[in-house]
Amino acid sequence: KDISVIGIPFNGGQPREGVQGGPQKIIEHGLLEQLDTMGWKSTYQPNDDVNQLCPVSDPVVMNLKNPKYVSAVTNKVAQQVLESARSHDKFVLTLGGDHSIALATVSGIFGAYPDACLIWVDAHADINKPETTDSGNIHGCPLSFLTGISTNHPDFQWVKSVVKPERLTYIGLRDVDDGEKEILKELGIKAFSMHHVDKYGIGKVVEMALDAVNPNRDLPIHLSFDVDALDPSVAPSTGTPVRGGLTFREGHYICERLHETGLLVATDIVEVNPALEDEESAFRTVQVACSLARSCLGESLL
Ligand code: DIR
Ligand code: MN
Ligand code: MN
Ligand code: MN
Repeated sequence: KDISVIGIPFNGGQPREGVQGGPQKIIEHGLLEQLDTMGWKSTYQPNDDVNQLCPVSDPVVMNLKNPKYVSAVTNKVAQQVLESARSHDKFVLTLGGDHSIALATVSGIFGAYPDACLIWVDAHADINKPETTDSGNIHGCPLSFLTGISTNHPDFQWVKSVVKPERLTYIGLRDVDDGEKEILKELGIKAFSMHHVDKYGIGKVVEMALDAVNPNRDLPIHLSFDVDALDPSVAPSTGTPVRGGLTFREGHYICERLHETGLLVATDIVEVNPALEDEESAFRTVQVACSLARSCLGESLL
């Protein structure tokens, strides 16, 4: 059991400082030792130098903020993720950083596993196009590039449309922009909001999500887990909290069930911002990031 853990201490996809400190806090909390105890042999790539790619001047282009910085970092890390995933003999765990880093993780993982499916656990849909984003924050846009519905931004020409709409599903949505709702409808993406979690329960929702993107349970799975999918009482230290989220157990159940399929090859844990809220909140958020990761890697309750 080998695992490549990749830190991506990056905050250029959104305006709040501190999310770049997520990976270090998660590692200091003892994640690698915890994985070691579970029998995982890990290598850790901290990428502490990504801020050096910050250009002197990075004006807004087609509504997007910091396009050159986001592009440079995610392009570089995409190669690294691809390298780690290429041989199919290692699990890849990436620690954010804001969710713009999915440009790197999904590009790398789908480069190595072209037939993979993507399960996006988030309060937000992160599929704005440069034309639809209100905020200009690229962490709200990665899926529009990765699904190929936005192809004309000069800084993101390197991003290939690797994710077919029928291979993408969501769990936990509750703050989706109007433009994004139209995109989801147009592309026919099967999305499970908190309404569905309430209606069917998390067990049924995860099976419905798998039925949507992995009907024969034979495709590799990439899980991208934004901790703001969790209720703010569970993960308070994150940049865009939205009330009414997943409980502690619902979040962990998703990870446990995906591990149980035997098909999970990569997980991102993103948007942990230890600089937000008080120290206890930051601790709780880092702690839950670690336990979600362990659930993905087979920690069992019995
Ligand atoms: C909003 C918020 N849809 C945007 N997105 C967030 O800025 O595009 N994503 N917070 O995580
Ligand atoms: Mn997100
Ligand atoms: Mn989010
Ligand atoms: Mn929002």
